[in-house]
Amino acid sequence: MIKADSPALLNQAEEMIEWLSSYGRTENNGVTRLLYDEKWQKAQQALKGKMKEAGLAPYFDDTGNLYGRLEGSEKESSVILTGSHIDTVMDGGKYDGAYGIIAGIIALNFLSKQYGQPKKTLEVVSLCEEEGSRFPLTYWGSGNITGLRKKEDIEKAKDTNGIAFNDAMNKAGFGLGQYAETKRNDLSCFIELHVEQGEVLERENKAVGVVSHIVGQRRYNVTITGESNHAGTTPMPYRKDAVSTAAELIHHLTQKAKKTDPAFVATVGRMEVTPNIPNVIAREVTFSIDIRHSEEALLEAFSTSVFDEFKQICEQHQTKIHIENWMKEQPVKMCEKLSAISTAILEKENIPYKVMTSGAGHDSQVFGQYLPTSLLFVPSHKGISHSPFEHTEAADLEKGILLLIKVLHNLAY
Ligand code: HGY
Ligand code: MN
Ligand code: MN
Repeated sequence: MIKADSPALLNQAEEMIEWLSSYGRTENNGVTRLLYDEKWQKAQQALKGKMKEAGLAPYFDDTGNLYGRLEGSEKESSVILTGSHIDTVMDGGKYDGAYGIIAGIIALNFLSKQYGQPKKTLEVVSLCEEEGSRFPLTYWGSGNITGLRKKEDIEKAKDTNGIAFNDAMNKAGFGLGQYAETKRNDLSCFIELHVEQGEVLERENKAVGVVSHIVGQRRYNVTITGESNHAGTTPMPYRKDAVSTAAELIHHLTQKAKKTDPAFVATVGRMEVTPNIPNVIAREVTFSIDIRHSEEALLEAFSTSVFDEFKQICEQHQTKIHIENWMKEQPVKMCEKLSAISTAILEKENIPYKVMTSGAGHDSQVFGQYLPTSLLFVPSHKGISHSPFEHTEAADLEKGILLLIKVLHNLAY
């Protein structure tokens, strides 16, 4: 039985979350750390120091993933990996991704202090990118480790300032062959601890979420092209107005999503208007679409029909449409055997938990396609996430870490 009730564990978690959030803190107390940017680099270097302090052997791979290794006595054994992503959305919260990394460092440090060397090697990873916040591509870290992502996927990718992906990667020192090979074939399983980013656990007073499935998701950029013209002298029937077309399409999308299925979600989160001037009818609008559901067939049917309907609406407005699908991830089932280790521990200790689906994408969605993977949640206050108001109580952080410690102890000792 692990007596991991040392008060230090509680303080370590909350104070380390605060410490890490200082790398990229925004003026309204959010966090912005974008792949390979300066704050990202400083955060990875700071985590490298923290891993060393925790008694782990830190090392980078050539993509910029940072590992902390606790060597097992059975040298040829495969590696048990835990961790999450270091990048954030713009002005995001301090727990999304960061919590899984901090939890892994604390857990491995605790295990080696309390139980000495494990039989199986344990590693915690700070994955370089998951969100797709800087470049139009997600899961660059876990995708390179598993082989889902390849160098050719980023050849043409640029950020919104026109900086090429490859240049940003090389400038940060990666992609130059200076570090360990990224692709790994020595992993036995992946366990990710993450904040729920929803409010189910808090509403139902559950301490832990054991995720059974992660929803599938697709992301698009839709560009509508009309004609810019004078706002005062162009009669309404003569206009080819990209903004009014886009407004009708977005209304149509959200109405259709509401009618499709209570668990179906569709989001337009980003929009650019050209020339974006009050007295000029817009020539072009580009907006993002993010759709999610646990059934691939439903995502396929929805996207096929909604884009057909989009084309008809554009014809009525005499505007043109271009649709670019830049992200498509299948729904992924988590490993029942791994999840059962968590539920057995939670039941034994009478800790209220819920088996649930994840509406958010995670690196577990990638690892889960290649190796046994378990995703565990702790509550998010009011379900707020991707926001400076993201918050999880220290006691909830600790419960998640205690569970992680026990699961890793079960697997590695
Ligand atoms: O958008 C998501 O689902 C995740 O937070 N990247
Ligand atoms: Mn996120
Ligand atoms: Mn995340």
